[in-house]
Order: sequence, then structure tokens, then C-alpha cells
Amino acid sequence: MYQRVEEEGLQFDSVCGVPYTALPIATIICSRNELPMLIRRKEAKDYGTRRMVEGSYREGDTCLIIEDTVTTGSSIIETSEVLYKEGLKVTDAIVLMDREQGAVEMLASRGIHLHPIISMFKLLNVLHAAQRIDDQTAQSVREFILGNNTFSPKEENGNEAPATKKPCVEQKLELSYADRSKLPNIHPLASKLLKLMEDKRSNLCVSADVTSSQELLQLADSLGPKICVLKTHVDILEDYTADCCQRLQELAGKHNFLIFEDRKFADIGNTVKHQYQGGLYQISSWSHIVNAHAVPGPGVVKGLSAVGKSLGRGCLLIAQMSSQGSLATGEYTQAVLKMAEEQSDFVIGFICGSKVGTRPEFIHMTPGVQMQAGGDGLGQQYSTPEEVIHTKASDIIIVGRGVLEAPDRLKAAESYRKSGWDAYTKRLSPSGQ
Ligand code: 5BU
Repeated sequence: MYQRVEEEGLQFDSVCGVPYTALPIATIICSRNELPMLIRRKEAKDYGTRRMVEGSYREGDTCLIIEDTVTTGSSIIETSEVLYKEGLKVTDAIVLMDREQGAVEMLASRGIHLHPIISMFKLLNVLHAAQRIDDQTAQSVREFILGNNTFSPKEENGNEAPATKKPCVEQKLELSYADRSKLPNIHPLASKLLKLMEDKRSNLCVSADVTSSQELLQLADSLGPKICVLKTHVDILEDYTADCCQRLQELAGKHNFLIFEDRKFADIGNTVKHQYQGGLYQISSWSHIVNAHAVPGPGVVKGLSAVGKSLGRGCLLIAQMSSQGSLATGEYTQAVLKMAEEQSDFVIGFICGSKVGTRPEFIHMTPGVQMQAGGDGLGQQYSTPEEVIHTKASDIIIVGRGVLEAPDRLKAAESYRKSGWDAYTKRLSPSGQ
């Protein structure tokens, strides 16, 4: 744990372990490295100074917090609040084990950067690979964690947050796109996307399903300022040339959006590698994001990653589809989440109907969006921007015909951008209004 402190170059004046389990850990760290240690009392003595923090400190000092495990982060918050009362600052906390049930986000919202040494999912993978736990146990723990990312006031070590703090700790926390872009374990491409969304105030991806290169480029140039992502189906262009994608990249740079080729790779790793890199379209050379079905198993992501990772590309896994009767539901969706967790160095999020994963590093993109709910007669099912972003807590709306078939595409794109953004700001506001 101390090695991590040094690697991160953390600046602090003293160290405090969260009582009680982390006290011996903090003691050893302080003793070995000759650091000043503070002890936070859980109850004031009924004699003597009645101080809640013991040790030598000055007002304005920064204190590093040490903890063994975190679930929601409420024990660290509780300790930091006692330290604040003494005039101390808390900017960082080191934890041995993050159970991935919301602590990173909860603490980030309070200005505390959590540095976990190991996470529950990594630990599960290690134990599972070493055959120390069976498939069923690993899966049931994963499901429990994914289904329990709430901000309960009770920590795993039994510490209850004080009664007065409960409403605050129980409150479901929403991180902004900007906050998420700064999370320590985020993929650089996801970080870039979240940042540009916040900068452009846009969670709109336009699906440019047109058949002529000129129209595609014209769309990209005119709608560029309104969108965060431009989604393409390059194989429907009737006049494709490499120059078209070169120019598309230039427009992505000019208007600060990402390109997402909706190729839906679904073959064995070796084949998708060729399909992604080579052939007529050479997708990996111009598309920032691609997507893949999980149905072939993890090899499909491995194959794509072998080509795209070094180029800084990212992949969305298709966890759910917008079409009626889709088979991507229930256990399949859960298995997709697991696959994403295991390859989060290349998977940046999901295509889904609603938020499916709990890790704020993952981006959720939802197709099948129009101003009015309904369908297209060929199985497509539409939800509204408000439903998708506010009710279903997805991050990005993907809109094709809602914009393309409008009499004024620019005006339509602006109204989808505004609806999507308003739904997001409503979701972020504490009252959800
Ligand atoms: P629409 O015109 O807004 O219906 O277009 C939706 C686009 O999103 C279209 O390019 C589809 O290929 C794409 N899509 C989808 O509609 N549903 C899905 O589940 C997935 C992609 Br994956």
C-alpha cells in the first residue's frame, strides 16, 4: 500500500487509519516509513482532553486515510468528517480492497481520490483462474456486486454512519460526465469522449445512415458542432473511397466528435482481426469506436484489441438491442457485462437500452431513439431522449431517422441535443427534477 502512495506521489502531512481494522495497517506504514500518525477516536474519552483526533497536527495539514476494504466509502467519509472538524484536509485515501459498490464515485463527489490496490472483480478473476472458487460462486458474487451498487450507510466492517449522516450517504450518487472523465481507471478514449460531451453539452450520437459519401461528409460538417459521436455504416456507401474516411477524420478533428463504425463484429478473434484492420474499409485506421457481439466469447474482443488497442481505439459490447424480440437479454446481458469487466483495457462501454453496468468508467449508448415512442414496422423500437437518459440512465442517445428524415436536419439535431442534455442535467440534479 505504501508503494502505491510513493508511485502516485501523494502529498500529505500525516496518516490516519479508519478504525479499527486499518489501525494496525496504518501503524505499520507509519512506523516503517517514519510518518506522523493520527488516531481518530470513535468515542471521546470521558476524562482528559476529550479530543476526537489524537496525534500531532496543525490546522490546514493534509491527512492521508488508510482503509482495508471499502464498499460504499461511508467509513472513510465518516473519518474524514472528524478530521475536517479539526481543521485537517483529506484529498486521498488508500484502500487495499475495493468491493466496487460505489466507493470511488461516492468519495470523488466529496473531493477524495480513492486509490484501491485490488478490486473485487480482479480478485474474483484471480481466485477463479487459480481454481480456488468455482464458476457458480464467481458468477453469484459478480451478480451480487453488480446488483448492489447502492450507497448504503453500512460498511462491511459493521461501522454505521452516524444517524445524521444517513440521508446523505444513502442518496444515490450521479457523477457528471466531466467527473467520470477523470476517474483513475478510465480508458483514455472513454475519458476523451466524456470530456468532449461535457464541453459541447451534447450526449447526441447521430447515426449517419446515408448511401453517398458526399452526403455523409456534408452531414458530418453541418451536424458536427451538435454531436459527440458520428455513427457510420460504411458498407452502405455506394461510392466508398478511402479518401471519404480520411476527410471524415478531418471533420471529426475540426468539430471535436468521435467516429463510431457500427460494424457489429461477431466472429472468431482471428477473423475479426482481419475484418477490423484490412479489407476494403480498413476500419481501424479511421474509426475511434467499433462494436461487437459477445456471442463468439471473449476471443472476439481479443482479436479486435490486438489491432485497436495500440491505436488508442475502443470497443462497445452489444449488451442489449433495440429491436423487438432481441435475444440479448437477462443472463446473456449479464455475461456481456462480465466480458467487458475482464477486458476493460479495450472495452469502453455498451450498446444497451438502459444502464446495465455499474462502473462509471463504462459508457452506455442507446439506439432506437425518437421524439415519440413507437416503432418502424421492421422491428425497430423507439424510446424518447427523456426516457433513455433520465429514466433508463443511459449516457448517449443514438438517433438516425429522427434527424435524417426531418425537413431541417440541423434543427432536428439541435432539438435532440437539447432533449438529451436536459434529461441528463435533470438526472444529475439532486431532486431529479
Ligand atoms: P434509427 O434510424 O434511429 O432507427 O437508426 C438506428 C441506428 O442504430 C441504425 O444504424 C441501426 O443499425 C443502429 N442500431 C439499432 O438501431 N439498434 C441496435 O440495437 C443496434 C444498432 Br446494436
